[in-house]
Amino acid sequence: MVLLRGRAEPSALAPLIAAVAEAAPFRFMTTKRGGQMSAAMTSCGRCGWVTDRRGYRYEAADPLSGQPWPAMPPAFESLATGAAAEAGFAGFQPDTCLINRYAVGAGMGLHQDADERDFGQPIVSVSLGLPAVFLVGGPERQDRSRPIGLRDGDVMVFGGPARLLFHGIRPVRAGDDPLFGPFRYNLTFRRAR
Ligand code: MD6
Ligand code: FE
Repeated sequence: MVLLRGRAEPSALAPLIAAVAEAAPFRFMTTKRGGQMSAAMTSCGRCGWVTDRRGYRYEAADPLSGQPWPAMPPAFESLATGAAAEAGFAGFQPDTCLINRYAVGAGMGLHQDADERDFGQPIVSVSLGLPAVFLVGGPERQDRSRPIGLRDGDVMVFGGPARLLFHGIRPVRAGDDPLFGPFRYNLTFRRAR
């Protein structure tokens, strides 16, 4: 894991997130077991991550509209490839960006990102808006986890031996970001296929 503090430019990314969400709105998806995720999600790129009663997968079309996901904005892609290269993953070419939006109190339980084809490819994660505590565990769900504070503009590259570690997000605490208001956004760039 490589943490690049303040590597992203939040004011350049905010309007691009808004444009993606105009075409593919944030929605609360359902897990395999029937629960609702507390973070709202959307995607851009050649495919997008979806979950419903059938499980987790990547789909070429947004199930809400039946249309292809919005294209990945060039500034998203260059941020992801640049950060990956700085972290030692030159040649990373994401085909999707999952966008999570957390209201105050929303979080994400411990999970592994294991729906991608090649775990040799890293995930580049960008934090925007309200701060959050990212929990990094071990290769097994029950391994103890340690907290890492993530702030507006931080970029984390999750690759190599870290790629399949369990991780999660503690419930976001109340606050008001000058640009993003009472929300935290997270962009995760992946090579899914
Ligand atoms: C989040 N991030 O920061 C959730 N997954 O809101 C993730 O679940 C994540 O940051 C894989 C790699 C990096 C991540
Ligand atoms: Fe994850």
